Amino acid sequence: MNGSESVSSPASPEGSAAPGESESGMGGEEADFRSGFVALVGRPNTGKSTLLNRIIGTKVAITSPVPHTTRTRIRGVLDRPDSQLVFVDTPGFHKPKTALGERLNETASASFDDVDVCVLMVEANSAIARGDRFVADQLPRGSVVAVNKVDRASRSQVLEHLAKAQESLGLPDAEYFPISALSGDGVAELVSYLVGRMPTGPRYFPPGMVTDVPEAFFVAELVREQLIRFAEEELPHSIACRVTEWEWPRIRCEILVERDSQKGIVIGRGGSVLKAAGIAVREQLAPGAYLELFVKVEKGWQRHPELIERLGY
Ligand SMILES: Nc1nc2c(ncn2[C@@H]2O[C@H](COP(=O)(O)OP(=O)(O)OP(=O)(O)O)[C@@H](O)[C@H]2O)c(=O)[nH]1
Ligand SMILES: [Mg+2]
Repeated sequence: MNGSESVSSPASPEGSAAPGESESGMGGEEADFRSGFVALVGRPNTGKSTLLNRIIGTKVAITSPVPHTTRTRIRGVLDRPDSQLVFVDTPGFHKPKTALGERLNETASASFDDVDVCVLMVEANSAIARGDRFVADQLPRGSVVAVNKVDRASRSQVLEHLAKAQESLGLPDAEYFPISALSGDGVAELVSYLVGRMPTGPRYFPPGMVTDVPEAFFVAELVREQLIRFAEEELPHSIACRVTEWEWPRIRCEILVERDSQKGIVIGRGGSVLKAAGIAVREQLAPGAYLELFVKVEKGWQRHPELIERLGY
């Protein structure tokens, strides 16, 4: 396993094992304790974040029907008595048109080498596309294919799709798993297989820690998730959110858009969109949270690498 870059930060606050220092880690693991890192990769919208949330059993990543929802690497920890798997959700691979798009692809490809296994996600309800093959071509040997959204296809369509995927993805040694991240069908089988693929090793994260995403960043993501639901066409890509103040229970979140004309859409008539988004986010926060939302125009932020960096993408 070579996820060393990523392991030291979550482990160190607990004062425990440095990367590679097994056994001494969090809670005296057995000699046959298995652990490792699994990247979820694929085209946008294939269901990577939905699968991450399903496996972890709680929401750690936002999801939406709009492509390019995930902008950062998001890790979710599955901790079990005999194993600990760290799942790494990544932005969907695509042909980039902006600095943000390039950044998303870089984040996704950086995950490939840093994990024990890559899971390529494709959709059962749409034909294998050039974008799927593009990702498949870059994957290390031993990658696995999850054919997601089987709830959207009949059994015979799924079988046909599996055969076609095997033929056209160019991953001759890969194992294939038909799954539904939405309903959970087939997910346990995939996870058991992945546990078997992990080497013996320590717990990288303390038990009970489900993600390394900072809480303020997650709240900003929840706001963005709600706004994506209201926004149409290009607008979802133009929205960025960041929490600028956190004095519990008061949380101030800024919403950036790229053009003046987008500001009104995000605010909504009489503030209706912001209000609805605020209510939906608060329902997901601890009781008592007081969320203040502000909309700002940051012209063309998607095209400025330094702004993208400052937003944490
Ligand atoms: N029917 C069905 N829909 C699914 C399934 N998995 C995901 N979806 C839907 O597919 C859409 C995209 O899901 P996401 O999890 O956001 O996809 P993603 O791959 O993370 O997308 P990006 O972050 O943009 O790369 C959402 O509307 C999900 O509800 C599934 O198993 N079945
Ligand atoms: Mg995603």
